Amino acid sequence: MSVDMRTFLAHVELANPITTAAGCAASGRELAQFFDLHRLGALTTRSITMAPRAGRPTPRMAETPSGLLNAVGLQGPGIDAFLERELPWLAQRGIKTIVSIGGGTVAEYSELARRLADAPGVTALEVNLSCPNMEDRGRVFAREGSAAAEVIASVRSIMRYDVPVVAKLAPDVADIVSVARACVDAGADALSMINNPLGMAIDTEALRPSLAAVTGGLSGPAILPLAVRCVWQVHAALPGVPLIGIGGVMSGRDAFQLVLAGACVVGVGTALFHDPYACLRIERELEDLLRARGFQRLADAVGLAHRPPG
Ligand code: ORO
Repeated sequence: MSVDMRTFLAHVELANPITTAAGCAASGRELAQFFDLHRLGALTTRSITMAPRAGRPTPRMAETPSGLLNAVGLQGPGIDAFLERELPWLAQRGIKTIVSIGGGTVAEYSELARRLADAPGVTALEVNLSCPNMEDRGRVFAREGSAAAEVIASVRSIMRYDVPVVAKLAPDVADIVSVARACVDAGADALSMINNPLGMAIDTEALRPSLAAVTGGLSGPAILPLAVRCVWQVHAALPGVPLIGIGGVMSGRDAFQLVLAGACVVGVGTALFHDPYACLRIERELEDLLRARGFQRLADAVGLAHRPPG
């Protein structure tokens, strides 16, 4: 018996719940060497910025127990090159694409939305409000509900209503539920969580921080419990809002935890760095777990762990 793995991100139907996490598969072409991208529920692009960005100085990556630190700094070709080369490649193939955008000001996010509003191939727009590696930590919009809401309201007013706007939130805030609520009140159709919390490692040979940027986003298995906690809290407070659960998903069982906490879509990130097939494996493992527990539809498992005991 096969399980119906279809899911909805707001009104957009996806064939299965697995997507790539932003920044972990560039704009898809590299992954397409390994498998047909139509097998993903959706491809999430890296966060596109207005201008090309060279990113932060190297070293930009450092391994830690159960996790990876990164300070890439939204390296990318900028919106012009994305619209010329990357998005058309995805659109021509009909690959469901969640385009992620990153900016430093409300005006930058608005301009990105304007440029993408009529571009073919944008299935959904993920607004990265939570990059931990901007030069100025004060520009992490997801740290404050009012700042996050200002960006979302502006982007929502520009994008067509058939393109869901997804706000990507940070876990290292005092109250993620209040930021989530502010984004939804400002018009977000869905939320994704979590971006990577800010971490740091020190190289005990060099006697210096391991990353040139000193601090960086911590990803990998270390942050799965943080992601499950955030999805749980936000689903409990805002049960009707579609959630993309991201953070340290290495297996179908990890994805299942996020689904049971309330995610209807699951992002896979760090796992891709050592296994380009991770999304396919995780989707298969998740389906097997659902089948083994008697589920006929993924949708029936979303948020199920919230039911009262007994
Ligand atoms: N790194 C992260 O951990 N999250 C982001 O959103 C962006 C980056 C980066 O580009 O450095």
